[in-house]
Amino acid sequence: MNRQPINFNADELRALDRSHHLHPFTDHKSLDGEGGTRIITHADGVYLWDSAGRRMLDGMSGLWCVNIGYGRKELAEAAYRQMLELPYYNTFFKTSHVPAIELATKVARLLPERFNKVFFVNSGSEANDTIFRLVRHYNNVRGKPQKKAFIARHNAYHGSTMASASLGGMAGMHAQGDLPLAGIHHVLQPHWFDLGGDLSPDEFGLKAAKAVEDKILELGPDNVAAFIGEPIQGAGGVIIPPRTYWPEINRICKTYDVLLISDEVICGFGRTGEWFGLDTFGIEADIVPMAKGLSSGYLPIGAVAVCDEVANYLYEHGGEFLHGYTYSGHPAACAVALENIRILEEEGLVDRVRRLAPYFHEKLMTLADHPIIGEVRSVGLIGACELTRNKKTRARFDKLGRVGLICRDHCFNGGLIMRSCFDTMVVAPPFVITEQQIDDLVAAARHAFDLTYQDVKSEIE
Ligand code: PXG
Repeated sequence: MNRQPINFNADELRALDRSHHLHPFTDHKSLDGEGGTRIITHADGVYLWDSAGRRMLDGMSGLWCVNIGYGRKELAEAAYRQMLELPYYNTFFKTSHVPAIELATKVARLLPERFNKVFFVNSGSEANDTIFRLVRHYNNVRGKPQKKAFIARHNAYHGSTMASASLGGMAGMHAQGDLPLAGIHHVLQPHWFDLGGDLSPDEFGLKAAKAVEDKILELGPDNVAAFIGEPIQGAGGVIIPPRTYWPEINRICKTYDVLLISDEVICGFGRTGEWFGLDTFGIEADIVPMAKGLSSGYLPIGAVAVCDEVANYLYEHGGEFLHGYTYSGHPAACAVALENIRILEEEGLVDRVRRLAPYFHEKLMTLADHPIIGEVRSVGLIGACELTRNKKTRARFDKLGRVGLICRDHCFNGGLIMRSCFDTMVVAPPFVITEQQIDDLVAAARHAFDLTYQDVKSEIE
């Protein structure tokens, strides 16, 4: 993309950023030293540019969301047209508008048949907060007020609001804000690399599923409302459960009348090579939160799809659900999401993910022989490389996350954006990535791993 250099003083901007901008998930002290923030100025396709004019391959699709890639004029035009036509109106009080109606219909049709109702929100966090209330309300209405507990997994990520951070299993987040809220219980995550020990992945998958059943039995099935899980844990480090896990979770949730929530905020809209992660793993979900890929991040929007059984019961008996956001079903965001889905469909981008998946996997696997890489895994266009100091025992480096950050910086400096989740290096590139760009991504990752190896060589066993 040819662009004139942007006329500003990056150092001045960085100073203003430091003075006035409170960033999410940032220790602001880390911005005081050399460098400060990296100011991103523009983007096209799979590439981002910073204020120094450096181009970077965005291996993370922004924050797991810009699935159709950057620079799609059609989405900007959809927002522009909609803002001229009807920039805002709410969907409360028996009003509606065309983009919200069309998008609800479209999302329902993309999901399995038992999903016909969609509630709009502005983010994944709001989606999960909505579900937390909706499920409690549902069980109150159906005369089971004691059936309230939620079971979630350690190291899950479901958002940053009070309920969604509580559903998440990030200990550091819980410590800030005195979470989790009462009634939310965390169990073993299906993370074979760290927790599988001597078990085979399949055996470990059953063990992790059994932890859910054990928790249900401990609390009493009459007290457990729902289980929530990401098909693949994203922020936790692209944790792909062993294939034994989800079928067993389906069985357990059915047995104990526990609602199954498949958090599709990252997996939804094609990331795994099917429209939803639940399609890839055969998850028999009852409620589906989504966000990110719904609009490829061009405007904020999320949604909650509710299966017929729950939605119909609430229709008959629930009355008014006293819940909603000013921007639930924002017309411009809905119009952008519709255009995003049109592009996904017409350009066959979900099929493209499925087609590229074996190539992506094979190329990533070439990194498995690296002396600091203990495991490489991927599904669709989402993958991870585990940093380890001992390839045999899968031992972690001291101070979990330290080496991941070293590696992330080497990636950045080499023009590749890869995220470190503790000591797991993860990638989730835009669906429009080419085979050549996958080669570039893997070459840049190998280079970063080489440099990281040099830095921590003395710790390798
Ligand atoms: N569920 C899942 C599975 C997510 O990944 C959320 C819910 C919350 O969505 P919102 O739109 O409220 O952010 C997410 C978000 C990271 C990172 O560092 C991941 C997310 C958000 C911020 C950082 O990997 N995922």
